[in-house]
Amino acid sequence: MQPKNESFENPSKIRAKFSKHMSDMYQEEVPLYGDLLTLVEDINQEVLEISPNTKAQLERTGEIKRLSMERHGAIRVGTPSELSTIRRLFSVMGMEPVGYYDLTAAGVPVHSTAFRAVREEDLQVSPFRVFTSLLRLELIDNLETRQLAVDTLAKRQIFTPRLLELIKQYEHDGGLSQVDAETFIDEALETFRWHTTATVTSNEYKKLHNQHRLIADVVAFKGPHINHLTPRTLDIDQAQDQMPARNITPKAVVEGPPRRNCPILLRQTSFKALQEKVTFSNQGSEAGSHTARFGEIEQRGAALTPKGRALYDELLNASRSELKEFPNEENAQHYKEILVKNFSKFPDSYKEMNDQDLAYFRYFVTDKGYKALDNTTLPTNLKDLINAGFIEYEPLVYEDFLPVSAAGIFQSNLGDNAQAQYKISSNQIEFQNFLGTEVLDELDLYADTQKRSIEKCGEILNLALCTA
Ligand code: OOG
Ligand code: NI
Repeated sequence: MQPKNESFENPSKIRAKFSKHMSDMYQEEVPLYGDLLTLVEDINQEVLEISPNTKAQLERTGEIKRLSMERHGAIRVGTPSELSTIRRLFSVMGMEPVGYYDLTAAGVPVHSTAFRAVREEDLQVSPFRVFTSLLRLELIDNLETRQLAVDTLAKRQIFTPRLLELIKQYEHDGGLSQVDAETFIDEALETFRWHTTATVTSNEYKKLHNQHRLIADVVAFKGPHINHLTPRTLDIDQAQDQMPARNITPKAVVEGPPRRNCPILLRQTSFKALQEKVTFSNQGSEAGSHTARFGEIEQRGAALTPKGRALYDELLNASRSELKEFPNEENAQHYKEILVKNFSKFPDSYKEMNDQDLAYFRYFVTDKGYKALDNTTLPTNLKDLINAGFIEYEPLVYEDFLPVSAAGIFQSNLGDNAQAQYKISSNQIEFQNFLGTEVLDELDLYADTQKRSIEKCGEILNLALCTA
């Protein structure tokens, strides 16, 4: 998004700077996360050395410079008003809510969205996104504990006064000056900082924790501390395998699809959340502990069409059913084999994925296409243009999240005894009311990007392109 006034700082630049500051803060707070970053950098370096194709592709797209930038983080807020102010805060950085994720089905009492840039050129500057979950207090079945949560949350203010002023100023003026943007970044960081002192007594913490570990994490602290950050790795399986040698304990399995030649959607893994010292409000120097924060890595592939996504869901569900239990350390290898077997039904070439309408693509005119402009009669059909080499395509990267994977990430950091059963269903309408706006549909965004790229080819080649 270009600010209306040239003297305003570009929101994408604010986002890029903010994510860098957030990363520095988090490495200081969680040193093991710094170790994970080093591991990822080492592996990325190795991949670039042994795979000139990957390197050339990253150089072509300019991504090589941003390889070590974090791709996402996650927070959990407690009240509707916190959620709506968070939306306004992220808006200053050009991030909009995309998608609705209901995690109650997986036993996690939250629903979520992802704040991210939506336009390609802005994603290029900084793809940083924040998976943001709202606790569903109505799922606390013990009424006394529910009231405790409501009262505790009502007492806290997770935004500094200066930050609130700057958000209002941004909304009023349509931008922030560079100096104000710097202040905004410093003030916004405060919201996501870790606090070692809880706002509740040890007894209250226990009550919240007994309902669900996540409830204690959201309610018992001064603010929605960032609970993980996630850099991009060029080889997630290697990273998973090499974690133990660096004294990093990985979760049992990599979430998402299996390893493929043509990666699809999103693969993720993390190290297990750390047990950290905290002090409760009734304690002096005697400390308790809390387990919530971890480090994660991700590898992204092609965004899938509804048809491709349905096939993905079908194959993933089949794999989970076949495993018969949640993936864990003991069955991890077996799960991997099941995934590979089932996903052999998902075509593993971009040509097949394109022909069968399984993924979204960006189309572009080739050199041959440009050369043909003056003296060749071109076919008018996209497929024919592709077959004749006048147009080529590359997959659009999946920029969003996967509910089953997200649940797996939550679960591995909450302990196995935390798998609650909730009868309540998803409630996107209520979530949007709290948010103060509708969430964008991620599939529309990919379809629009694909359509724009086809139209652009049409303009260049002077054709009214039909895709049939
Ligand atoms: C968010 C978990 C979801 C992901 O990468 O799928 C997530 C959380 O633990 O708060 O970040
Ligand atoms: Ni994550």
